Amino acid sequence: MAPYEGKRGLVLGVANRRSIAWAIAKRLADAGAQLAFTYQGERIEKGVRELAGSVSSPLVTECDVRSDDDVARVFDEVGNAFGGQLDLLVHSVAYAAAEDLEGRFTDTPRDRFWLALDVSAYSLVACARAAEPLMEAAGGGSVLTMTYLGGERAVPHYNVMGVAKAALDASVRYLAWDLGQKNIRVNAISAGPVRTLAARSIAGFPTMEAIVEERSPLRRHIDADDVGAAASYLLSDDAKNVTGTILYVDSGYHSMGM
Ligand code: 0WE
Repeated sequence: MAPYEGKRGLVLGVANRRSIAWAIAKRLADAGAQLAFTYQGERIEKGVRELAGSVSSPLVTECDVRSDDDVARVFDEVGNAFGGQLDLLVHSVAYAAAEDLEGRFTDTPRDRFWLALDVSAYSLVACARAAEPLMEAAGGGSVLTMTYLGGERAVPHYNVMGVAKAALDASVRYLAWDLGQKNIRVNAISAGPVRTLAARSIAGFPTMEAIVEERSPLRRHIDADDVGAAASYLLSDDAKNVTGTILYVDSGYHSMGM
């Protein structure tokens, strides 16, 4: 089956083949979608171009989501590549300074607090706004972002990223309201810990996986492909009346109290 045949999407947040964004992109591409990609920084450009090439992507371009000019240019290029229309937007972008993901949240300085919220939360608003006319031209669209339980509960060391995810979650709901009248849906997946480039630099990541294996109802950790499968549902017409929501792909961990 190729339920994404004729669908055009933009994917932000691929760093390498282990990225959650790549697992989502691969699913969509295998189901027939045409995908454009953005990457952040020259260090990963070659790798992202290779991955994008493997799914015949028509566009790979750099995007610094902190820059309104860059976001405008990127969506201009996307419009040109896709005949002025866009159906899917995958936002899998987050950043906090490494030193703010250890130690005390209390010590987060002002500039790095706003950096984390800028890259990890406001970027969704900027991208949704830029996508709006292209999705409207397509008769509607679907926007998906990645969140984490640390935005709803205090997860030790997640710190300022938790505050950014709380802002992201609320942004999903307000964007869903605004864009719903144009048949644009906005949702998030809340994934359990997944071993990606972003995760590997985090001390205690294996411990987090072990905790999920011990305490989640399904007693196993999840992988990027589990997220890809959930994404392919939320982005599809099967979810045509699903918006403003968070879908947990975490072996049920979020439902526990102990
Ligand atoms: O959202 C995340 C991590 C996102 C992230 C990761 C990094 C590592 C490298 C954002 N910024 C950076 N900055 C870097 O310099 N997750 C859901 C994974 C994660 O990160 C944690 C977690 C979990 C889970 C950090 C502390 C505690 C738990």
